[in-house]
Amino acid sequence: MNDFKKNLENYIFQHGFDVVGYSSPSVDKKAKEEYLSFLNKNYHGEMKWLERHFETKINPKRIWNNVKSIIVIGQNYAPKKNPLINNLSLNKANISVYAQNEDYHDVIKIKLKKIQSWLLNKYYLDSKIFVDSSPIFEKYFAKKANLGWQGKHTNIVSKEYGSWLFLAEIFLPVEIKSPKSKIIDGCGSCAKCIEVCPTKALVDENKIDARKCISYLTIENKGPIPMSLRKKIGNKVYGCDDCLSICPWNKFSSETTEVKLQSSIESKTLSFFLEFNKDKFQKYFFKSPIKRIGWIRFLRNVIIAAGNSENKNLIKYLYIHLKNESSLIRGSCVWSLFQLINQKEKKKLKKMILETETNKYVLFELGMIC
Ligand code: B12
Ligand code: SF4
Ligand code: SF4
Repeated sequence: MNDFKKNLENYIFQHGFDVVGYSSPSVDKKAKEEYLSFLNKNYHGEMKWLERHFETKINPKRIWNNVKSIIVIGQNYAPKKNPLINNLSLNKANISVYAQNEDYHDVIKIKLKKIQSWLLNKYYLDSKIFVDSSPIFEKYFAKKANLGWQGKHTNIVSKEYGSWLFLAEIFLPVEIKSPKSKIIDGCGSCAKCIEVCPTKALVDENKIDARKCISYLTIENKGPIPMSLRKKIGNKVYGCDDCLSICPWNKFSSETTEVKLQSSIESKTLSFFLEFNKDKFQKYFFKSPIKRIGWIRFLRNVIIAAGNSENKNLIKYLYIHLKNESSLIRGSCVWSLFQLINQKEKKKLKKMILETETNKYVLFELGMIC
C-alpha cells in the first residue's frame, strides 16, 4: 500500500497538482447539523440544488457504492499580485482571479482523467473523479484529508498556498489510511476576511449568507441584483476575491505554475465589454468559466459596475442597452443611468421611459430611483 500511495502521489504531482490528502467517505454529525442549519436559514438563496444534494453530500456512497476512500487534491491558483488593488480601478471590469484565464473545471478534469486511466491500467482500479460541480462536500473532505483548515471566510486555507486552492476528488474502491494528526486552525484571533467583506455576507465565523455574497449575486443569481447591494459591488463583474485576498496566510503562496490558470495582469475596461454583443461574448469567453452565466447575466453585471464607475463616458452605452429586449438589462440600465446623469437628464429620461416602457419590473426600477 505504501508503494501504491507513493506512486500515486508522484503521478498526481507530475500533473501539476500541488497537494494531496486522503479521507474516509463519511461525514460526522456536527458537519451534517451545520449544513442543515445553513439550509434552514435559507443562506443558499436560489441555489436549491444545495437542498436536493444534501443527502448525497453527507453520504458519498449514494454517488458510488464502492467508494472506500476519497483522494482530495488541491490545485494552487494563486495570482502574481494581490487582487484587492483591482477594486480601486472603477473604470475596469474586475473579474475574480479564478475566471481570468481558462475554466478550471476543464483544466483539472483533463488531468484527473489521465490519473483515472493510469489507475485502471496500472492497478486495475476503477475510480470516479470530481471537481466542484458534483454533490461532493468538498471543503469538508479537504479538511478531513488535512489539506488545510476551514477559514472564517468558509474556504480551505493552507499554510503553503493560503486561500488559493481549487479542490478536486478521486473516489477509490480501496481503503487508504489517512494520518491521525490534524492540521490546526490557523485563523486565531484574525477576522480580516469578515471585516473586509463589502456586503457583510460573512455573518459569523465560518458562516456565509450566500444571498449577500458578490460571488452569488454576480454568478448564481439570475434576476436583478438587489438595489441595496449594488453600490457595494463596485467594479466587480464576475465573482469576488476580497475575503480570500486579505488572508495573511497568502504571504506564503507563490504564483501558480499552471499556465492555463495564471491570472491576467491587466483588466479590461468596462467600455470594452459594453461594446460586446452575444456573439462576441460567446467567442471571447469560449474557454472561460464566464461563458456559463451567459451574455445577459454578464451584461447586467457590467452595467451595474458602469453605474458605480463615476464615468460619464459610459452613459452612451447605457442608452444603447436601454433598448435591449431583456427587461433585466433595461432595468439595470435605468439604475445605472440615474447614478451618472444630471437632474435635467434624469427628468428627460423619466419622461421617455414612462412613455415607452410597459414592463412592470423596469417601471419598478424607475419608481424606486425617482
Ligand atoms: C455553493 C458554492 C458557493 C456559493 C456558497 C459559498 C459557500 N461558502 O458555501 C457561492 C456562490 C457564494 C460561492 C462563492 C465562492 N466560491 Co464556491 N462553491 C460552492 C460549492 C459548489 C458548494 C459549497 C457548499 O456546499 N456550501 C454549503 C455550505 C453548507 O458549506 P460550507 O461552507 O462547507 O458550510 C460549512 C460551514 O458553514 C461550517 N460551519 C458552520 N459553523 C462552523 C463553525 C466551525 C468552527 C467550522 C470549522 C465550520 C462551521 O459548517 C458547514 C458544513 O460543514 C463548492 C464546491 C463543492 N462541490 O463543494 C464551491 C467552492 C466552495 N467554491 C470555491 C470558490 C473558490 C469560491 C469563490 C472564491 C469564487 C469567487 N472568487 O467568486 C467564492 C468564495 C466565497 C466564500 N467566501 O465562500 C472553492 C473553494 C476552495 C477552497 N479552497 O475552499 C470550492 C470548493 C470549489 C472548488 N472545487 O474549488 N461558492
Ligand atoms: S467573496 Fe466577496 S462578497 Fe463573498 S463573502 Fe467573500 S468578500 Fe464577501
Ligand atoms: S483572513 Fe484571517 S480569519 Fe479569514 S481565513 Fe484568513 S486567517 Fe482566517
